Amino acid sequence: MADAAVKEKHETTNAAEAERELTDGFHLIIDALKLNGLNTIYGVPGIPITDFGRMAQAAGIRVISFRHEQNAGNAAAIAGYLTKQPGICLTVSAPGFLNGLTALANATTNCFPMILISGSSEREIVDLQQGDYEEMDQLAIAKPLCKAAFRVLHAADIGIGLARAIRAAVSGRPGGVYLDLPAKLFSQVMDAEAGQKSLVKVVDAAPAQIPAPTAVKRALDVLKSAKRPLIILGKGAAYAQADDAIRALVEKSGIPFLPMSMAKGLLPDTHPQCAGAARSTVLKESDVVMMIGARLNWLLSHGKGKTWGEAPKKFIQIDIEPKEMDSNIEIAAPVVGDIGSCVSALLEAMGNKWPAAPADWVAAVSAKREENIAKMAPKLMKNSAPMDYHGALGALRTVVKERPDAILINEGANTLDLARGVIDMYKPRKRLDVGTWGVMGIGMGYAIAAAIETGKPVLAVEGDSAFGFSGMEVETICRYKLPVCVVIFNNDGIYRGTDVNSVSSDPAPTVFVKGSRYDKMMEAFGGVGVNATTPDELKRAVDAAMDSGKPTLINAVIDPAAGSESGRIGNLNPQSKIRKK
Ligand code: ADP
Ligand code: TPW
Ligand code: MG
Repeated sequence: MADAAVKEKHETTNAAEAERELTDGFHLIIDALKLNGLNTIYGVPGIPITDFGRMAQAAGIRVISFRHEQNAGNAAAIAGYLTKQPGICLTVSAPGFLNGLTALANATTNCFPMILISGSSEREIVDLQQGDYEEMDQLAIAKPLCKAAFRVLHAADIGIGLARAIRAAVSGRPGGVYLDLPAKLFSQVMDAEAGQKSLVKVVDAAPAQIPAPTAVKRALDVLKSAKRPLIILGKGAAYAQADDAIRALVEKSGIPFLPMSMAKGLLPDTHPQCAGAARSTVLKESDVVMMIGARLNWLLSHGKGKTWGEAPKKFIQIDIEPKEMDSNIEIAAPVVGDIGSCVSALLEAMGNKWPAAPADWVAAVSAKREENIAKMAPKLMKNSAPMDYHGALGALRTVVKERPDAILINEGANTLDLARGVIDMYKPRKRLDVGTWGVMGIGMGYAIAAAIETGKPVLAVEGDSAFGFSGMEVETICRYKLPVCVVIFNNDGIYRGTDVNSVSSDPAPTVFVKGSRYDKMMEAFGGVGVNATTPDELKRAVDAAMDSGKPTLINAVIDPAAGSESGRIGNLNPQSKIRKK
């Protein structure tokens, strides 16, 4: 008996030792992520990554499980924007991968670093198109939609694969990266020590890119020649986290600045040099424009046309991407480098005797801004039921003023355009919205990641249509008990709730069920739901949500006739002039 017991003990020890010396794909991916400080995964489980999610959670990685991959992808993208580390999204093969792909493409378009890691089916079967479970050549499909795409076939290459993905996502102009992991890789076994050695801790993932001194001098020469200078701050400037240097540059120059939507708060919207409320004037009348981390795309009317007026202009552009220069119009002084390094170099070269900005111009911009602010003020005080946009936004503007740490998420058409103008931001990276594509559906993904990554309260201001694209994630918000308050501007539809179909009983394409109660959705999962019909009620409900930190959804009843088609971008909306009666 004794001998048998000893033998059995021996056998277990040997087995345990043998096991200790082996590792597999599952473990190596987890170790590689942790080694690089990537401690949160946003995703949806299923074959072949179910066990991976479980194991990652057991290993101390935070695994946030969503109801749809697009929302998980959006969460990863905005986590990347907020932290400068690639956000990780994990999806299953084919359909899950495709659901995540919209978010990957959107991240790339917005210059947000993220890595979409997707399980995939067996190469041998996929490549012969023999009909595998969820068969799809995912790598080929992802490639044109992201910055870089890689596939790992051997466990020994996991470390290198992840290192390449990290570098591609965050270095230079940030963007989305696809990492394809075929099912077989996860359980591929290898020697544990060799496995450990194969991992790579990425050193200096986004190296500083120092601008050429000649480029800095050229930019300052152009700036000095200006009579009506303007600085435009874009979300690249917010991303760079060079907040102090940017503020110093703006204040030292004394030049009016215009923040793009997500750059609001980089300097407070209430800063005396902020020209947000004089946007059309400064775009039209400026003669030298310094762009910092903003592109001259459709959001700035490509740098030409009516928006920019008759006055001849010279552009200075600071960007990490050399190919961005002259993309739409001639750039007189390109400064290529990372924003932190470029702004510091400019500050240094400006020295101590930099001339004040032309006083008549600064005064003219201030006067215009005060005039516009005064014009808007009475609209924001209206306490009517149903609410119009300005009345409701007036209440939310006060909430954000009183709680400048809160993160504001914003999507919709009128709900987006009017909130952007009305709600002042006070701190950097507190406003997250539809970005470069004007895409609907970022709301709940961004809200969830903002809460997870920053621990701050989140206020999501959503059009009723916009919310619908990611609305099921209110369950996720309740499940993880996140301090997210969703306010739905419920005007019964897209742009307006008043369209009528005159030929059949079907509703018009832009309208929804009248009088819907979105607040009940939140109650269904144990959160707080409120129906608010006046700005006062709305303010009280948001304050209560922010104080309690409880998941809350407020159905804000907005006059269905209050909005306009396409919000503020009706000019891009083609309309037929030939209509059959
Ligand atoms: P917005 O929509 O706010 O106008 P864009 O997304 O159009 O901003 O532009 C952001 C720009 O910032 C991109 O051209 C990108 O290359 C650039 N960018 C992003 N991060 C950095 C950085 N760290 N340094 C320099 N440029 C950056
Ligand atoms: C992925 C087109 C732009 S804005 C919008 C849609 C559908 C919704 C506007 O209605 P909402 O706001 O949110 O109720 P409001 O206040 O004006 O009533 N699909 C995608 N992205 C976009 N941009 C659209 C469709 C669109
Ligand atoms: Mg609406």
